[in-house]
Amino acid sequence: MIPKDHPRYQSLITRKKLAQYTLTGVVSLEGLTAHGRGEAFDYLIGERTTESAKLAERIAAAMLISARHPVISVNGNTAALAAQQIAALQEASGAIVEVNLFHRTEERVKKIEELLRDNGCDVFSGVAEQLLPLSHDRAWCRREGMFSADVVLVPLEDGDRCEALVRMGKKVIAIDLNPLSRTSRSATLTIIDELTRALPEITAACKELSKDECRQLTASVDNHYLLSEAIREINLRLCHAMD
Ligand code: PTJ
Repeated sequence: MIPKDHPRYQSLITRKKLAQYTLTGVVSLEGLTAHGRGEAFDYLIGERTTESAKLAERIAAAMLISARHPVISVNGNTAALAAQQIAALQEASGAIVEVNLFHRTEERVKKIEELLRDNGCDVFSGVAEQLLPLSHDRAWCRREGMFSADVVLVPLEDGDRCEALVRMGKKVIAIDLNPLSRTSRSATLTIIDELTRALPEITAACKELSKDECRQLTASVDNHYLLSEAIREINLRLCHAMD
């Protein structure tokens, strides 16, 4: 039992949730270590949505609602942490929701799809093929889903697939707390924010952006600037920690 007045209540609840989803096979054991790395970077960021992340979230919304064929790629951690938020973003953006896993088994794919459906997602499933130019199981996707997408949102991604999707000519939006990761650096746009803070912001922006704002935001994507700002914000915080 985690007492509500514990100063790290939210963080402990999230860990517990992920541990439980590991027992049911939704989250991989490796997903727990990925979460730990995320927590460490979130600490450095100050566990808040920074100004540069807010801007990135608005640009992400503009990219999704302006896309011809947007896809939200979901892995085990994302489904466990944010299934309902994914459903809300799907409704606001009109994007396809497709499961794509690094530690892939048919059983895990089905479990994650079921969890997403139980939380209101319209999941794009069906026959997957090895369509992405990768030597691991993230290559498996659906021809009419991710393979045909022009914009793909990839929360908690590994760098390989992000690079492969960009090489295929797709615009890739990453959500990753680590501004130094290969994913962050190779994506078209990276949101340096925690997944469950980022998704509602993107959803809200999808609902409020005008066509003109979308045009301006999609014309102004500068990932290098956004990453530099995230690193600057971490530096500032580290300097103030010594005051
Ligand atoms: O479910 P599977 O089999 O597809 O596996 C998923 C994991 C997450 C295990 C896999 O994609 C993986 O190994 O990812 P990486 O390479 O560890 O990268 C995950 C990145 O996400 C790291 O840079 C973390 O800092 C970041 N991260 C972790 N938790 C969060 C996060 N970013 C935003 N929000 C989080 N909650």
